[in-house]
Amino acid sequence: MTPLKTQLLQRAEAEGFDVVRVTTPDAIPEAPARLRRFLEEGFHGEMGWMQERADQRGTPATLWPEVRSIIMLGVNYGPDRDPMAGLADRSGGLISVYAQGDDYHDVIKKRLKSLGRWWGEVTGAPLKVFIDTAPVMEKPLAAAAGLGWQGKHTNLVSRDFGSWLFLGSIFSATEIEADAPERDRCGSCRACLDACPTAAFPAPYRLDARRCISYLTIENKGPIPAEFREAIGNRIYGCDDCLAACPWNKFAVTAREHKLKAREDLRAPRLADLARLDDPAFRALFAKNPVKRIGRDRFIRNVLIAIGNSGDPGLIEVVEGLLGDEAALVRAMAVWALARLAPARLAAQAWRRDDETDADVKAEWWAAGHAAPMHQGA
Ligand code: B12
Ligand code: SF4
Ligand code: SF4
Repeated sequence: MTPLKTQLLQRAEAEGFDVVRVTTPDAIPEAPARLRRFLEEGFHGEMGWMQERADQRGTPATLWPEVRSIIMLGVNYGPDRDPMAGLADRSGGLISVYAQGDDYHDVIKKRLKSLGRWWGEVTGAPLKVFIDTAPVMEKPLAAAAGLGWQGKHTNLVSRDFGSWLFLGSIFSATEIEADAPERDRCGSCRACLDACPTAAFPAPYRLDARRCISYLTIENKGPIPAEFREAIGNRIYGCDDCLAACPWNKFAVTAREHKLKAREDLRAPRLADLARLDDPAFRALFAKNPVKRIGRDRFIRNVLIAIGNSGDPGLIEVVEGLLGDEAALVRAMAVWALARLAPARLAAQAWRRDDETDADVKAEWWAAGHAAPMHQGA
C-alpha cells in the first residue's frame, strides 16, 4: 500500500470511521441502466429528485468531471438490542434503528468535512464530500470499493458489521490505489425478501420504494395508501425488517459513537404521548433527530396508523381529539384509526363529516362507512 493511502486509512479511523476503502469513478458501469429502469418503472414514487439529476447520480464523472478516486466510508450504527422486539408492544411506536439517536447526516458530515480538509491539505488537490442527499449512488460505489456487497434487499451488507453501516463518500481529484470489490455472499438465502411486511421486492436486488414502509412513513407526503396500513403495524418512522433478517448480522457489533446510539425516550415511546404532540412539542422532542424532517403532521399521521393497529381501547380518546385537528392529513388518519379501534365511537362523531371540506378526509369517512349521502339526517 502506498504511504499516502496508509495515512488516509489511519486518519479516517481517527476521525471515527469504522471502514474506509477506495474505488474509481468508472467502477459502477451497470448502475446507470439499473437506475434508469428503477425510474422508468416508477419505483421512486414521489421522490422526483431522484429523476432530476439521474445522469449525475448514475455516473460519478458526470457529477464532477475532475474526480479520479472515490473514498467510500462507513460508520457502524449497530443496535444494542433486537430491533424487532418493539413490534410486539402495540401501544408503543417503533422508530427504526437509524433514527433512534442523533441525525447521522449531521454526525457524519462533520467527520467527512474534517477528513476532507485534512486530505485537501495533504494532497493539495480539490475534493468534494457527499452523504446521502447528493446525487451519488452510495451503495454500488461502496460495493465496488469492497465495503460489502449489495444484498437482495439492495442495501450494503458487510462481513464485519452486517446491515448496520451508514455510508458517505469523498470524491478526490487525486489518484489513489483502488481496492478490490467484495463478492456477493447472499447465496440461496432470501430471508430479507421473505421478511418484508409489504412485499416491496418484485425480485431479488430490486425494491419498489412505493411499497416500502420506510418510503411510506418518511418520504410519502399524503395519506398512507389503505392497502399498506395494517402491514405497517406500529412502525412509525422507517423499517428495519429486511435488515434485521440478515444472517450476516451475527457479526455485527454495537455502534461505538454514542450520538448514534438509541435515546432512551425513543426506544419505545408511548403512542398516547406521541399523538398529543403539538408542533413545538414535536420539534423539542425530535431536535437533532432525523424524525424532525417529516414535521409534526406527517409524524402524527404515522402514529395514527399505529394506533389504528394497536387494538388498545385506552387510545380511543386521544384519537377522538384528533378528528378535529387543523391538519387534514391528521383528520384523515384519525378517521381511519377510530374506525378500527371503536367504530361506534366514530359513528357518534359522524356530524363532523358534514363540515368537512377536504377530499382526502371525506374519502376516509366514506371508506369507514359514513358517506355523507347515506347518513344525512341520521
Ligand atoms: C432513495 C433512498 C431510499 C429509498 C429507496 C431505497 C432504494 N433501495 O433505492 C427509501 C426511502 C425506500 C429508502 C429506504 C431505506 N434506506 Co435509503 N437511501 C436512499 C438513497 C438516498 C438513494 C438510493 C438509490 O440510489 N436508489 C436507487 C436504486 C436504483 O439504487 P440501488 O438501491 O443501489 O439499486 C441497485 C439494485 O437495484 C441493483 N440491482 C438491480 N438489479 C440487479 C440485479 C442483480 C443481479 C444485482 C446483483 C443487483 C441489481 O442495482 C442498482 C444500482 O446499484 C441512499 C443514499 C445515496 N445517496 O445513495 C439512501 C441509503 C441507501 N438508505 C439507507 C438506509 C439505512 C435506508 C433504510 C434502512 C432506512 C430505514 N431503516 O428505514 C431503508 C432500507 C430499505 C431498503 N430495503 O432499501 C442507507 C443504506 C446503507 C447501507 N448499508 O446500504 C443509504 C446508503 C443512506 C446512507 N448514506 O447511509 N432509502
Ligand atoms: S424496509 Fe421494511 S418495508 Fe422496506 S423493503 Fe425492507 S422490510 Fe420491506
Ligand atoms: S438476508 Fe440473505 S439474501 Fe438478504 S441480504 Fe442478507 S444474506 Fe442476502
